Amino acid sequence: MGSVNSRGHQAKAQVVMMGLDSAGKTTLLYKLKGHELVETMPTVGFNVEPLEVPGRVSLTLWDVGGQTQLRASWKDYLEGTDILVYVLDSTDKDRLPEAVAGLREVLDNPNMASVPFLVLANKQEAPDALPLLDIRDRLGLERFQDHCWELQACSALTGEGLPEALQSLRSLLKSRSHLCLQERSEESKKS
Ligand SMILES: Nc1nc2c(ncn2[C@@H]2O[C@H](COP(=O)(O)OP(=O)(O)OP(=O)(O)O)[C@@H](O)[C@H]2O)c(=O)[nH]1
Ligand SMILES: [Mg+2]
Repeated sequence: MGSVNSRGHQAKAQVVMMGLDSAGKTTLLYKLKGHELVETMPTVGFNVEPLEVPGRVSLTLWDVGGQTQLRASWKDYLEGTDILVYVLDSTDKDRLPEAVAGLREVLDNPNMASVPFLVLANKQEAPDALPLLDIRDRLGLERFQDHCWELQACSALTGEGLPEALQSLRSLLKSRSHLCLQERSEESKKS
């Protein structure tokens, strides 16, 4: 995989989407591509799609299957990753700790040192979805000091939160420099 490349004013980035099975990764992938809602099957292996986003950013989006027996191969997708998108099912309270453990394991991989990540709290339109603030508390993302990160609520069904998710991706791409980590350490000094 390549790396952030802004030659000719066109930034290119490799984005890897991970998360537990049924979090909604494949649904998100095709919603972002503007496809009609498709009924998904659990992904065995991966899907990959190019995605142009406003602001001359061209993404390659990898959607990696999240079933338990597939997670051992997550590490094979990490080399050359510019941004990780980690998708959560906001209605699956019971497996939130398992999802956080999965995120931690991915971020512990040496290929992910200082790679920014975006957590998408998906399925927010569902009546039983955990509110974003609860998810934020349960994730304890402030423990991931070595990375720039953002958390965004969304629904792959309705499309709510997806423009904001793309905006977060763009700003995280910019943060591939050390800037945002500096800002974060200033913040933690203040608090
Ligand atoms: N209510 C609701 N359901 C969703 C949403 N996104 C996905 N789903 C449903 O969740 C189920 C799983 O979606 P997938 O996109 O296949 O999940 P996945 O993360 O790709 O799962 P794996 O491929 O097994 O890793 C499907 O029934 C989707 O219709 C959402 O935003 N809201
Ligand atoms: Mg899938």
